[in-house]
Amino acid sequence: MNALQGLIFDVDGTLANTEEVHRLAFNATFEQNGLDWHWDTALYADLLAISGGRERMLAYARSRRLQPPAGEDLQHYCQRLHADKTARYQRMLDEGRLALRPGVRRLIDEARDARLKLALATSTSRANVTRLLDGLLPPEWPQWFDAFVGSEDVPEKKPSGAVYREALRRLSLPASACVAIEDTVNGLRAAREAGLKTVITTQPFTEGRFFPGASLVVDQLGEPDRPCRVALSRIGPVTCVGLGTLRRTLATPNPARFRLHGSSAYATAL
Ligand code: XBP
Repeated sequence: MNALQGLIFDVDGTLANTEEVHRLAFNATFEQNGLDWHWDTALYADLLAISGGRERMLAYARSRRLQPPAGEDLQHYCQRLHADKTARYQRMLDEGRLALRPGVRRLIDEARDARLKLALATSTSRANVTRLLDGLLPPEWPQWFDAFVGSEDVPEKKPSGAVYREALRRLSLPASACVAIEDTVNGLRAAREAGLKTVITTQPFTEGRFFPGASLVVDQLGEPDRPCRVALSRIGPVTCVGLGTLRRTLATPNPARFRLHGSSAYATAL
C-alpha cells in the first residue's frame, strides 16, 4: 500500500457551497432571456445528476421541448445562455457572500505542511474556480496546487473519471497514493472510476443521498471545535477529517465497486 502523497479536491460544493450561487445565476439568466424556467432547490438537486451547466441546460431544454430562436440550433443557444449565466455567477461571487467550508483551509494547510501534492479537479471552468478562490484564499493560492484540472482540460465531465485521471497524470502520482474529496454522486463515480479512494462531504443539495463506494461520508471536514457528523464510515470513528483520516482511508480495502445508473430522469435526456 502506498503512503499518502496526494490530495485531490473537487470544487463546487466541496471547497465552498457554490451550487446555490450557480442555481441563482441560472434562474437569473432564464428570467433575463424570457424563459419561463425556474430551477427550485428540489429540481436543482435532481439536475445536479448532470455535470456541466451547459449540459444541464441542454438536457432540461430537451425535456421541455424548447424551440431555440430562429436560425439557431439548441446546442448553440444553450452555449449562449451558459456564457450569460457564467458572467452572472462570477459577478455574484464578487459580492463575497461565500466562505470556504469548515475544515477546507485547515486540511489544505495540513497537507502543505506534510509536503503532500495538491490538485483541483472540477467540472466547472478554471475561470470560475479562479474567481472563487481569488476571493477566499491568499493571492499565492495557485502555487499551492500542483495540478488544476477544469472542464476545459478534459473531453468528458464527471461522472467520467477523465478529470481525475488527468489530475493524477499532472501530479505524477498513482491513484493508490491519493485520496479524492467530493460532494456528489457524480463526483464519487468519477473519482472511483479513476481508482481513487474517496471522502464525501455532503452539502445541502446532496445530503441524505446514497454514496456507494465512498470510504467515508461526513457532513463537513470538521474543525477541532466543530466535529463532523458521520453518515457512513468504512475506516472507523472520525470526528475531524485530517491527514490521519486520509491515511486510514488509503489503508482501507476498496469498497465494492458499484455501477450507478443515472439517478435522475434528466440524466437520460442527453
Ligand atoms: C460542479 C458542476 C458544475 C457546476 C456549474 O462541478 O457540475 O457544472 O454545477 O458550473 P464540480 P458550470 O463539482 O466538479 O466542481 O455552469 O460552470 O458548469
